Amino acid sequence: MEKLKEKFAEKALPMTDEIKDLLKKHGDTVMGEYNLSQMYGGMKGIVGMVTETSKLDPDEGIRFRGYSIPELRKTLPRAPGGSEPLPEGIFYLMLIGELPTEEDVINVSNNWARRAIVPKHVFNVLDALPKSTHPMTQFSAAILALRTESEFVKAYRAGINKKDYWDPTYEDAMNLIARLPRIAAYIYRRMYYDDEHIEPDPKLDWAANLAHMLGFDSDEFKRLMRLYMTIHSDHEGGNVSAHTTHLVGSALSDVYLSFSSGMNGLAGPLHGLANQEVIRWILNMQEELGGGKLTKKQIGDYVHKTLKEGKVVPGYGHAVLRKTDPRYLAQLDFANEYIKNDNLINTVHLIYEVVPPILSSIAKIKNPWPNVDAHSGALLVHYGMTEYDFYTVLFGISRSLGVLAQLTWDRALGLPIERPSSTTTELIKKKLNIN
Ligand code: HAX
Repeated sequence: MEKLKEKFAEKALPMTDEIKDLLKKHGDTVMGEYNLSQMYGGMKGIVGMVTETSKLDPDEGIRFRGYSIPELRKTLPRAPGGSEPLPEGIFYLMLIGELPTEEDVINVSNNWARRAIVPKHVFNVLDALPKSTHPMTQFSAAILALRTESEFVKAYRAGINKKDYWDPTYEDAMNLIARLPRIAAYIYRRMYYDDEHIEPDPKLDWAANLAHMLGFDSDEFKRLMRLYMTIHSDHEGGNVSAHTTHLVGSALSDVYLSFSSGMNGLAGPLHGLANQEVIRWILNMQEELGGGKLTKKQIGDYVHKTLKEGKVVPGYGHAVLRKTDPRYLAQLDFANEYIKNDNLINTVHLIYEVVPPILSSIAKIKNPWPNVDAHSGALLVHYGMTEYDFYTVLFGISRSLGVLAQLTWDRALGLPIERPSSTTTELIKKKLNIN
């Protein structure tokens, strides 16, 4: 058995007994309450499941196995001469629950490189779609097409014992993560570079190889991809992409079915698609205002116009966070450190000064601060990736690290099918004695 898998088994399998014991002793403990507003309001604030990989605090932001983004930017291993963490490291941390050594990270990198070959029929499926098909539709379809390779499906057919489900799930998760960069790059080069594809370079780390296959070979873009892939990887269990992956997986649907479903959720404009919507919104604003450098007054007027038209300001607000997203701040920091005098990035920073006071003045908006998507597109445009329809695919590749580490945990812990109950407005009215 490979080292990482062995280590995972050592960590995860004893926890099933620990949890059994916990439930035996404390299973009846009341953990929280919820009210009617939460039932109609997207179940926000109801802690209804367990996710091991990360935890989101409304004021502090995300912590991966207890570590914040600034801490991880300092402590996770980097590529030789690199200045940002390798995403292989955050995956190791989420899967195993311990900070990796440099050797651990190199092993994950090599492991994925060995697994990275995408079968031809996946490219054929992509080629059958019109080139104008949205990249997220192509991404999701390609993941489903890869399902032919599922080790879990084979093992289930062969009658695997439920105690061992985690093993082929681990294999599927590792294989899929390894193959996503090639799939994404194929979609990108097919759509925007007339099908001029670039072969992978197995000597590169996962994020650098993605940059290479996309056609961006500069050290700076590789550095950005390492940061990007690290900070988008997980946001605890309740967000749409993570929860969907977990929910679909709870029916024993394999990694490919589950993750593709998660990606369909990420493709919604209130979730991951917001990263393309931010750039589209800024470009529309610039065009409407005749181009040139925007002033705070112009941005403010455009925000009011957006709100008056009954639209959201993309990149702002969050269902859980109540402060500026540390993922936004990590990108702000990156921009300040490496990029000088970029008009779009300066505009993004100006928007940060203008939008929160306006949204704060609207009582119903709970969080006026920027989220991760408010910044990411401008960095990509800076390095020459201007095709904003593609941005959510990059988010999706990164998200695989968290949700598939968690799906492997779901299987190791033997978590059951998810099946909360629902009710009707009629029954609620009856309970409240309202006619
Ligand atoms: N612009 C305008 N209105 C906003 C808003 C924004 N940025 N953020 C919230 N609101 C509105 C909501 O639409 C809602 O209005 P209605 O009651 O009329 O429906 C009201 O304020 C209350 O919303 P909330 O409780 O503060 O926020 P929600 O938990 O309902 O929604 C969202 C959270 C992130 C979906 C929301 O803030 C939003 O639509 N933001 C813009 C889209 C965006 O950036 N999404 C990415 C979020 C991060 C993420 O998942 N990245 O992948």
